[in-house]
Amino acid sequence: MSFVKHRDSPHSHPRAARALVAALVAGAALLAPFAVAAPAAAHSSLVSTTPETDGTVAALPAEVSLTFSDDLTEPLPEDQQAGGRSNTQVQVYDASCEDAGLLIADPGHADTRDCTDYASGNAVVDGPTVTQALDNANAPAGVYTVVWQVVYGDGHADSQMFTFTAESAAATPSPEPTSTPDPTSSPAPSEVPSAPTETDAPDASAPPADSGLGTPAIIAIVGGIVVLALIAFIVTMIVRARRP
Ligand SMILES: [Cu+2]
Repeated sequence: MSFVKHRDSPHSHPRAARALVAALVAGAALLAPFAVAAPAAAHSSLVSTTPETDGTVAALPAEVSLTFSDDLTEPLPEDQQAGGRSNTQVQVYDASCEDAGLLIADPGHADTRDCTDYASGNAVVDGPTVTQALDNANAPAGVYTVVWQVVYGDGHADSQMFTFTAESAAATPSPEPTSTPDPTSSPAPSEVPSAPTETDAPDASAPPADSGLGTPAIIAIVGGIVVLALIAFIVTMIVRARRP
């Protein structure tokens, strides 16, 4: 009501203030995404698969394995898994399973009820490698889809898939006692389930950010300079406009 400040060019002040606020808001909006996105995750990555991704093998082997760049988190003991479902899983489907590819791309629409999962028993984590034994008896020739889920060392879970081709059907079941519980892939028999070494204590101490000036930081700096230049330009225009 009783502001006395309206002397010279009454409208330039509000307009100038509004322009400045707008510039600041625009600058903040420009920079905000980079500030949030800066600590990009850099967990381990898939190094190799057996069978090789997109490779060809004679027939479906007795196991598949995947090796990552760093040690994986061991699956929880079965009685501690949510809904009895391990967070470390490898499923292997043959070509008759039309929706296998959807399990990653569009899991909600994947119908694998009629599919045969050749996985036999639980996936076993050994350092950076996860191995899944297969029941390959009578497994047909054709393309196989391996759908996997692991938990990286930093606690992040990941699910992906790969395919390989079996040139011919696997041999008919041999009566060999391969199903007896033995450490399939680890040659050291000392690694048989001993006292669980409490890997289940969730490693929440993992630092959330991998520090380091990456591309986002550079973009933020450049963005800041641009915003400062913008503000300087606007202030210059205001000052110029206020001159008679
Ligand atoms: Cu991660």
